[in-house]
Amino acid sequence: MLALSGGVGGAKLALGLARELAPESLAVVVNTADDFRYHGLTISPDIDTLLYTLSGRSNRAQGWGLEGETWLVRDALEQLGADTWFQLGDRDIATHLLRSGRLAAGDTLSEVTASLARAMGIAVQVLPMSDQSVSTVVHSDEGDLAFQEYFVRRRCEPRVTGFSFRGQAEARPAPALQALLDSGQVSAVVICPSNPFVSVDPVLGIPGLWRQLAGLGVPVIAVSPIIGGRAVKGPAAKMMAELGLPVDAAAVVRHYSEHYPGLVTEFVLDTEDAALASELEQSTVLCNTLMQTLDDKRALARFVLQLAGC
Ligand code: GDP
Ligand code: FO1
Ligand code: CA
Repeated sequence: MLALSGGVGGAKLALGLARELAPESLAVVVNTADDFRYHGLTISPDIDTLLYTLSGRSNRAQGWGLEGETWLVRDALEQLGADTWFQLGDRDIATHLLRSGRLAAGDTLSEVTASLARAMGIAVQVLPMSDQSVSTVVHSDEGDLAFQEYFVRRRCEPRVTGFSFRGQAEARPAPALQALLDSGQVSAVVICPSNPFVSVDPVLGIPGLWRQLAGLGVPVIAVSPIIGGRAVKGPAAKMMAELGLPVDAAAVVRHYSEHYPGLVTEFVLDTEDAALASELEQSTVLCNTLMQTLDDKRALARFVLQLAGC
């Protein structure tokens, strides 16, 4: 099973899948277009969310970073008059130091991510979407903003008019991802309930990638991140409204169908959205998709696996 993921929403389903499958049967491909440099460090927020979630150490209330974090470095930076709008916890900094040092020494993001995962006791494959740098640019009523400037510094307040992904046209799928695509071993693909515009589009828009996925001829299942017209967390619903889309799961289905025609074979909507299924011509199935507990995550994972015939 190949899972495509952003951060929080994707990591929840990835954790459920990791508990239901043998480790060699799951690879998680993670968005890296949120990545940026801050105080000289390379931060990969969605990869870190995956690593911390799969190793059972994520700060779930906060939605990013590690549980039981301390903030001595941030406080010291503040005393030095440095920027602290993006908060790096003391233990989290170890991840960024290691990643940045190894990238500077010439290792690839795939190599660094694999060794971080190993060190954290994660047995499933965690793959960046690409080893080339791709950066989300948010087009807004206040001009173009770098993704973290929009998301964290400006708390998603500017009205968005669109997104572009700098470097995407030159990016290639990460080598381990390409190897999986070439192997004939991928039995199914799941597009996790991640933000379609800033988590999934950066991945699927890597040249050639979505057509290769479609060409595998295996089930491709997309789980809606919108339940009952609301995002569970984050700005997806606000973005849809600002982009002039209806704020519901049907618009997510249409987004994927229009941008990647023929890719998704089955859409999973929440049971709360049963009424939307009848207005769609695409094939939809209903399930409880709200993942609050580990049991919820495992149940949705089992549903997806059964749907995929795994
Ligand atoms: P980010 O990179 O941290 O923003 O995380 P993702 O892009 O992976 O996921 C964000 C999306 O996950 C949001 O649009 C949420 O609505 C969705 N999400 C979060 N938790 C859940 C859940 O339990 N169920 C469903 N269906 N969607 C969820
Ligand atoms: N999100 C915040 O809202 N505030 C922060 O200070 C913050 C720090 C941070 C540090 C490391 C990391 O890996 C992620 C961090 N995030 C923070 C999360 C974050 O960048 C966003 O949630 C995502 O990029 C959207 O997926
Ligand atoms: Ca993200």
